[in-house]
Amino acid sequence: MGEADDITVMVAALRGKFGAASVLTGEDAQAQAHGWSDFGTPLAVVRPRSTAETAEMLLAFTEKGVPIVPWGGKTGLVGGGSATGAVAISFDRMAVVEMIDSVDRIMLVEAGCTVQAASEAAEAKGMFFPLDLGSGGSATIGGVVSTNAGGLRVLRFGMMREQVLGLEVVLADGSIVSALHPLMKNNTGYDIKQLFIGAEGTLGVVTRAMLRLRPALPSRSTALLGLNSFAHVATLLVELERRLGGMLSTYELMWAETYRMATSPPSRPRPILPNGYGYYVLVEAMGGDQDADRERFEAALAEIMESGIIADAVVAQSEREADDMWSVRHDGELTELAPFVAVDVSLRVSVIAEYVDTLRAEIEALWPGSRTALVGHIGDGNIHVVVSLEKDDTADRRKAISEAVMNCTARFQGSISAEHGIGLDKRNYLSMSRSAAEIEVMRAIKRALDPRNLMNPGKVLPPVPGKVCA
Ligand code: LAC
Ligand code: ZN
Repeated sequence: MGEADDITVMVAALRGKFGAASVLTGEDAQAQAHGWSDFGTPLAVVRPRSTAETAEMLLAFTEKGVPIVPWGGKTGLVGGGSATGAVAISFDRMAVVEMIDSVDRIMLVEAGCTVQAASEAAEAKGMFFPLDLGSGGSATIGGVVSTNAGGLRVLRFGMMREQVLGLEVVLADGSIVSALHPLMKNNTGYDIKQLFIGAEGTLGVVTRAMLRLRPALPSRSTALLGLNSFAHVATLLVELERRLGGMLSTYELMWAETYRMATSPPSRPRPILPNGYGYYVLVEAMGGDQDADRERFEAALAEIMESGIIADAVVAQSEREADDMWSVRHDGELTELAPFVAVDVSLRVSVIAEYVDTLRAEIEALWPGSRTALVGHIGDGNIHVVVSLEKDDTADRRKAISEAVMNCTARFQGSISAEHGIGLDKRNYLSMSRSAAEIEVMRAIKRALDPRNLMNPGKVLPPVPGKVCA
């Protein structure tokens, strides 16, 4: 029996057991394979309704040597979900918020629940789930766990890793590791959940997560600031953190060009501060007392302004004004640069100014006339570098530009992926940010949990020449 026949038999068996809707094939499967990057041509898409079903469906394929690729909201940008020659697992039928407890400040969620749905469920109980991503309406909990997603409030609340207390996962051999611990402190040996957070499905498939919640923070103070040098941007970050005593939740930077594009047609947002400053910073502080917090926020900004670090400032006077400021970041588009390639990197704040000058010069020298725009979660040292392409630029050009950005980043001891992961696109560059010894530990873990290389194979780890397995 050939592989295709094998798959047909397995699909029929699964449908017989779990219902016709449990497996999609052919055009129905392909129709699901669209998202923010390439999701390939899956052999089939299975749709479990529970962890037990996930284990059974997964094993049906891995037993026969068929690889598995878990899918979340398909908003990944590095090809981590590409499922050509594999069976994809969709969690669209596992999207329930199972439990919220406001005393223990925890929430138990199935992998397919979107970030937005999880946040709204928490909010309805007076709680707060802090992960804030542009893709939150589609991105799923399983996806953001598997990619250790970041976003716009990492500075205060951490990346996804910091929101996870426990996980349930299915391994390549179909075994279920149910480690849905609800505890903040749990030093009882190796912290197994950490292996699966950010592993992009290469070690196992996340089916449920126990997440940490915070009480809802009713006060939000937001401002948009204009500054004239990167040194001021760096100083302001430290000054605000100091003066706001942990309340600073967002510190987002737009370089002048980015701000101009984000606030002029065809972008929807309009400029809130005039163009002309070198840097625009969106800041937000969250707390428990609107009046007192606002006073402290405004006093901090006024004091810093006296020192000349801030050139111009608008403080939002209403929710609506705050939303308009956020909209510049969320809805501003860089249409003028399209088509473009975007590279996600992180660096120490102290080297960013020099890095950006060097990078711009290198890109200009290699691709004269191309344009570079930058936007950054600067509180986290994270920059998204956006470089314009010509309409007829090939995949090779895209790759060469992205490689140049990563190269420059590595020379400044930065990370070639801050929050978007490695997937397929960056796997060959892993050694720019990780030592040989570190990569060998990763391979040892991979071999231990997935000896036959069936869990999202070919992602994250660079291929070993002449070897089929990781
Ligand atoms: C952002 C995503 C793309 O920062 O990381 O908008
Ligand atoms: Zn980002």
